[in-house]
Amino acid sequence: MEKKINNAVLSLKIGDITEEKVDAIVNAANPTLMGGGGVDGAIHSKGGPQILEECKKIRQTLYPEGLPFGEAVITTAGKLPAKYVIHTVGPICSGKWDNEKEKLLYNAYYNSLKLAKEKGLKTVAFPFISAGAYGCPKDKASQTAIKAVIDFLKKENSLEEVRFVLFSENDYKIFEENLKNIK
Ligand code: AR6
Repeated sequence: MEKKINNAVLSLKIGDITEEKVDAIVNAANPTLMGGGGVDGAIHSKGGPQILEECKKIRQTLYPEGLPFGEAVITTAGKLPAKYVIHTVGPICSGKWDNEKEKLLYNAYYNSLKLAKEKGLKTVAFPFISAGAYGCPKDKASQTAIKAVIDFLKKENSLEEVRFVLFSENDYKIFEENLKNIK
């Protein structure tokens, strides 16, 4: 499914984000930037050690105490078909949801897109941030993801495509339903 927002396309697909040939894929990382499970684990294992090396440099320079929730940084993508990996950290929900978690998740998407724009990138693919190990309620997390991306695309004209790459048919359906309800 896709929707035109300004000059850009917002699209949904089911797939493995490590296989996307876009300018940047976004990683649902944790504040250490040292890798982990889920999509983070897949990106580091398929992308190779280059990505971790660059993350270590970011920790030594920009963020010695770790990447704050809702912020984003960028590295190259090692052996992956994408050109860059944008690392962001969504909130830890553990099944709960409130305004603070919503704001942090919104920021994770929005700041990732801001960084893509600063780098002159045109195509960005997102996973379903905070919907796995971090346990955010999927319906709320999907609505927030869509809102952040649409707000960005309405305001900025730099991107050509933002793609949500969902890892299951169920997650795809959640996004499809929420996107349909947007005028
Ligand atoms: N492609 C696309 N989506 C994927 C892939 C993939 N290859 N693998 C998993 N997903 P999670 P979080 C989906 O847990 O909730 C890590 O340990 C998955 O089905 O990866 O933000 C980090 O280091 C789910 O829908 O990220 C952090 O510690 C979504 O990606 C923590 O997990 C996000 O699940 C972050 O937790």
